Formats: sequence, structure tokens, C-alpha cells
Amino acid sequence: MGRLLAIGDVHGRLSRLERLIAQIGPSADDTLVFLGDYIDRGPDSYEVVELLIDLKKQFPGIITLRGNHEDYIIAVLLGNQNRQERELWRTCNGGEMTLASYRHAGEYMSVHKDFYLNLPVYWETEEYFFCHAGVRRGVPLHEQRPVDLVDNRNHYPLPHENLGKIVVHGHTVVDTPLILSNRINIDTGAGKSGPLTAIELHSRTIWQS
Ligand SMILES: [Mn+2]
Repeated sequence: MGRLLAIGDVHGRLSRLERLIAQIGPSADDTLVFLGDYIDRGPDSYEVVELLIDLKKQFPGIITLRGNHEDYIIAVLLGNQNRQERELWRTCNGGEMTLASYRHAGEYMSVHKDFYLNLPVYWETEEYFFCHAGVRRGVPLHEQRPVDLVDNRNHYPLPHENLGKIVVHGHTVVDTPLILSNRINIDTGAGKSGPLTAIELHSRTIWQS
């Protein structure tokens, strides 16, 4: 049986992602679930998405979920973002860095339209439920709304709440990976000054770069 890995919010940090992938050394038997937020804040959004697309071509077990930052770019690509939302994305949510990254690459964001529009909001195994932002307290896993799976904050299940599976997510920055009995959060703030984190779930091995 291959390994089962989750990788936290990358936020345009290509070198950290490259180092992490080199440490992990993925093989065709492994499943790697990327938890979303590939873009914004860091300098290399275009290159990060290129690398993810390349990994998906190389390995059969690469899953890329949708984060709230991909929601911003999807809104741009679909023309659903009004002026105020665009300003908020650019100035407060790191979108300026994404625009610059595509500009430097000489590409339009639409070059990755298929990638962005085909990101699922969750993925699961018998034991684990993967999504970007975690699940909303009190709602069964399969009744969760996409908006909560992608952008939930402050409504996490209580530590003793039995969810049926262990939820693995990112989105809310923690200093060190948070490993509870019902959920695991591995967003260690690569978008700011923190490391990028991966966890192998059978062995609970952690890698950081
Ligand atoms: Mn994030």
C-alpha cells in the first residue's frame, strides 16, 4: 500500500514546494492530497500551478483541492468579481502577487482555467476527509456546504465531536501542525513566514520546508 499524504497551503512559494516534494520523493503508489491555496501572497503562483499540473501528469495519485484563494481567481476567470471584491483580493488577500507572477511569466491567468475550474472541494478515504478549510461544527460530513469546506473559520468541531472520519485541512494558520483525534490542520503559514508542511497519515510522519 502506498503512502497517503496531505500538503498544506502553498501560497505561491515555489522553492518550498520543490524542496518538500524532493523530501517526500513521491512514487506512483502514493496519494498526495494538496489542500488548496496554491496562489496569492508568495511570489510564484504561476510556477506553483505549473508544477502541480506537471505532478498530476507524472503521478496518478495527485489530488488538488480548491481553497478560498482559488475561489478568488475563479471569480476573476468567470467575470464574477466586482470592483470592490477585486480590490480586496489584490490588496488584502495577496492577489497582487498572483497578477505579477502571471505578468512576469508572460501568461494570462486563463492559461490555467481548466485547472482552477476542476478543483474538487473535498476528497476522502475510509478514514480521512480532506478539504481546504475544515468542516462546520454540528453538520454531518456529507451535508457540509462547499462554502464551508472552502472558507470555514471559527466554526470547527469540538475536540470530542465524533465526525466518523478524521478531517484533514489547512486554511487557518497554526504555529505547528495541529493533530487532534477528529481533525488535523497543517497550514503552518507558508504564505507568510512559516514553513510548508506535509503529513503522511498512516505513519503520521511530518515534513517541512
Ligand atoms: Mn491559505
